[in-house]
Amino acid sequence: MTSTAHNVPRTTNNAGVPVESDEHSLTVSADGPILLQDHYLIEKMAQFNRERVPERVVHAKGAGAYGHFEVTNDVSQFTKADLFQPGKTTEMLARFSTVAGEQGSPDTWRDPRGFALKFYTEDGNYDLVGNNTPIFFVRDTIKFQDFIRSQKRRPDNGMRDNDMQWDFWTLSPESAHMVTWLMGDRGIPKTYRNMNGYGSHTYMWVNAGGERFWIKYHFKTDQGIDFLTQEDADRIAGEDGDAHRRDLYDAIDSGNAPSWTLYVQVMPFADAPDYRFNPFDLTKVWPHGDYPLIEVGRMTLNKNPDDYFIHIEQAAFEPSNMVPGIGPSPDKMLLGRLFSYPDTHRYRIGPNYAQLPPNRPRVPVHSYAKDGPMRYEPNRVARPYAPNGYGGPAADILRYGEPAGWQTAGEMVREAYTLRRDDDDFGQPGTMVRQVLDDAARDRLVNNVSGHLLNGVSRPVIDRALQYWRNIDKNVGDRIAKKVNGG
Ligand code: HDE
Repeated sequence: MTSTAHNVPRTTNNAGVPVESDEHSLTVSADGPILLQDHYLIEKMAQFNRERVPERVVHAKGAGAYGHFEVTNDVSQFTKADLFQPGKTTEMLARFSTVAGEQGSPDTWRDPRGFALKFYTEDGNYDLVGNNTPIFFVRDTIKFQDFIRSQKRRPDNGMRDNDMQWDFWTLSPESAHMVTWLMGDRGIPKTYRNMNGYGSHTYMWVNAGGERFWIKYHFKTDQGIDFLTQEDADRIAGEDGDAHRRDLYDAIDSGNAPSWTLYVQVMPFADAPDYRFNPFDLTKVWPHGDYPLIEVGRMTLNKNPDDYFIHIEQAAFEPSNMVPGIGPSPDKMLLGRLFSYPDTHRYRIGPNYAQLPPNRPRVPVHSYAKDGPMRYEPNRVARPYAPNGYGGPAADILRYGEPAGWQTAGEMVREAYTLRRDDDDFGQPGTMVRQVLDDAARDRLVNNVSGHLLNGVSRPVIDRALQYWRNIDKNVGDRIAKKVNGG
């Protein structure tokens, strides 16, 4: 049905019933009181008041697009996962994000960036929910909530606080590697297209013969790494808070589809117990000299969402979505995340979130879940229980093999990881500062850290921070101290 005016659809209410006016409430005479029976007016107001779902508690501001992943190298010796088989192309969804900022915060704040991927594979959805950094601030899930709270707003004055950030970081020395990344050039990518993505954690791959391998994912941008200086980032934050979202959308809209080449590092399963540092510690990278990069394929993003809220705000990425041939590792952070993401989705977008358009698998779902608010998919079984003598779904361990796991034993304890020979908090950040950064990058690091410390950080915390940086690299620490102490 189209309206008589301008050949556009006629306005209806949510029940599809045409409405009489877009502009005038129902009143007694033109100047009289509004009538309670104006249920269309009430529907408009009630719908408006219920438009918000809780934003993500972290990674609230982001941008996303659809695309595909195509395999370019045969890695089937390491994994039987459907999407990584030779010749395979798999549809996917990606969402990039900042971490600490709220939905309306500027894209160019200094922050790690989320790099969340959902692959619609023949064996169900595989979600790889990473960041633009190969490491993280802490190595035990139980500290994550505290870390995030130190980066967000104080309960008393409702404002972010550099003092809080450095108080947490300097009392958590395991944060040193990630903070070095964050305060360096990688802390503000020029655009979402100019940053790498990492799975960060060590994951398990299992091949068709049941052999297990430990792996790390590296998505290298094909657009080249590029960054914003603090000054440029501050300026752009004032000019266009959505600069990165706009850049990604416009690039795809103009046919300039961004792509990333995926590589993996592969550690033989038997190497892990004796490796010189804990290969499951999320604050550490594996030297490429020990485990070189192996090409896997290319991800290309070439389709913008046609409704941001439906496809990106309601997208639900979860590290627990692992398909046959892929599994977790003893990384305490990863194991904690396996619970947290589905939990946050159930809270944020309801128990049937997996039926929403961006989250729906592209293969039939034969789970025994039923009912619940906003249920959309019909229940496929008349008798919703297993075991089931009426043709209900049955698990097939023969086809999918043993769970991707590992042998474990020991007393229940609350302790840090067992220290290995090269396990420390400042070695890898020090190597990064001295061997990876060039002089100009080191200068920018010193300026970024000094500027951040001089913005509201108390003296006792500054003193701890200066020792923290000297522990990373004496020379850089002394340079920061000189700037901060007005030397
Ligand atoms: Fe997250 N993280 N995270 N995170 N994370 C969330 O789930 C969590 C961590 C990452 O675009 C939340 O859907 C815990 C590491 C991304 O929708 C929440 C821990 C890495 C996104 C959550 C971590 C990430 C999230 C909030 C410590 C990189 C956005 C909203 C163990 C490897 C995904 C949500 C999107 C979002 C929990 C640490 C990446 C609260 C418990 C490490 C990219 O569930």
